[in-house]
Amino acid sequence: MAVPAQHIAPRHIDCPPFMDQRPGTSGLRKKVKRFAEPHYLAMFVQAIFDGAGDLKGGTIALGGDGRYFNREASAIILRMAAAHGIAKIVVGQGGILSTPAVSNLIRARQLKGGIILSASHNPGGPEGDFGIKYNVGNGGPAPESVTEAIFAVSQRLSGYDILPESAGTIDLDRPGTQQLGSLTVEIVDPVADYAALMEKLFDFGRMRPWLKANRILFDAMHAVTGPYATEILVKRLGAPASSVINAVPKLDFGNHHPDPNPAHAEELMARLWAADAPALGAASDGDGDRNMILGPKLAVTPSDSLAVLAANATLIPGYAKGIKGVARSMPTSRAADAVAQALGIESFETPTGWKFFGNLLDADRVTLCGEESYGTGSDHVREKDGLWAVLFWLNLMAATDKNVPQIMEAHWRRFGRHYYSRHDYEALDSAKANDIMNGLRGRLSDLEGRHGIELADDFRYQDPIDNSVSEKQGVRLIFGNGDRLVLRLSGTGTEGATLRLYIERFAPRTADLHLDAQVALAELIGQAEDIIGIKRISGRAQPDVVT
Ligand code: VG1
Ligand code: CO
Repeated sequence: MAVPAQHIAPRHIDCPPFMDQRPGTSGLRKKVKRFAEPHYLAMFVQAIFDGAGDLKGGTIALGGDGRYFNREASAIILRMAAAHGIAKIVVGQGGILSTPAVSNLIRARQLKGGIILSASHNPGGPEGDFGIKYNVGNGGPAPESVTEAIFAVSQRLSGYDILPESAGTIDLDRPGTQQLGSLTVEIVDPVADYAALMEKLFDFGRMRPWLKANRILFDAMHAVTGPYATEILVKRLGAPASSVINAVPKLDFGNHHPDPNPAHAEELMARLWAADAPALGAASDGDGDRNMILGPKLAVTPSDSLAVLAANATLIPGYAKGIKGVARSMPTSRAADAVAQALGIESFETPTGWKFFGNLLDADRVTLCGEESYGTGSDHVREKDGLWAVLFWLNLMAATDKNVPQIMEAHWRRFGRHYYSRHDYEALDSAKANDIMNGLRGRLSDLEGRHGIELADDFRYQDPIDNSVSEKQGVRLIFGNGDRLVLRLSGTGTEGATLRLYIERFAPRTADLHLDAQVALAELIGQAEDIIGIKRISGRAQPDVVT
């Protein structure tokens, strides 16, 4: 006879702290090899449990993007949650939940928070990356005060509490309720609640006939949105099954970067540049919070996408009453600001990372938010949301009967065009990357007034709701003619340092609005090298990724 699970006591495992557990832009990301080292994952989970506020007796959510180590990590977290005295965990079947679905689950069920197992757009597999994010009770990523508290705990931990394996195991594939010691585990359909939310926001009745007459192609990149896209686009909206490609989630994402941009979604790009291109092409990332929007031979920049959604929101049932305001991350182009100004609503500029939008959304100051890194979202959850953005575009096309090029043309003719590009220099030697960044920081006051630069600073953000301050969020060089260069270090990489250079130039509505962005920005890109010298100092001939 097995001993009744309730009577097996937790064990305390002694372990010195790991000193490298500071969460970055979006959770803690490391190589799988690091996360799989004995006690590494468990120690960070203990830091979350101790640092994130009182979770004892409460209910949280747990799910991930299905990447390699997702199941192993889930099993450890469940045994630790039981040991910590958490009352209940709601888990996506198979350990799967997209990031926006976790956000929705936390909000809909008023949970204390949620743990998301994902390194998002980073590659997966045994040689790839793994990550853990913690979301708080509003459904959004933990704010800096919480991630810093978690980090502080991680620095002084002396061990963790866990139920022994003999206490039993949870079958992640079996829907319904199971018990692990005093912990109740509810396994739920990862898609159902999320799909219901989408039906509330968008006009499915209008989108169905449009999808009979027009083709779309959604690339799930072998990541978490496969089952979501199949349920929503194919089953509920009636698109043919061939509308979703790479729909089956894989542990290693088919050995690709699950990063929806023109550089990494090669197959989709080829289909959209072919003669028989579908009307709309789209892709999402590892954990389903990013989106890329394409029309035939046209890639919509994420900054433009945010502006288009803001300008047309009232055509969508969920936003028919109008939007309160718009927020964008600092490096994101100012296209959305132009729309906000025209609509007479507030616009906000926040540091990079979705956690900075939470307070503005909670305070009802903004309805739409976006980042240049293929992230768009609204107050329906507290995360960026990939499929939501695709459905928004679909609904917009069905409502206006305009195609993607026509929508963009009309937008630029009304607001002008913010030519925009991001150049990434990946896996640089950290010392060199810091030299470049600090070298520029040291020259900021010299630069003002030279090269036509009007403002040169290191972005500092004071949250308008709780007044918290975040410093050193990226260097801005703003020119008198409105041009903008931004330089910052990535906070999601796991190898060396990645520098991101963001380049923006505004073309008024009467200018040539159909140039290739790299051509339109060539002069400014040259100036960036003169002033910052990334190539000169790093020895790299060109960026690794241009989007
Ligand atoms: C990147 C993006 C940022 C985004 C973050 C998380 O961060 O630039 O805009 O919020 O990834 O996205 P960084 O620090 O590497 O520039 V996800 O979809 O990877 O969670
Ligand atoms: Co993501």
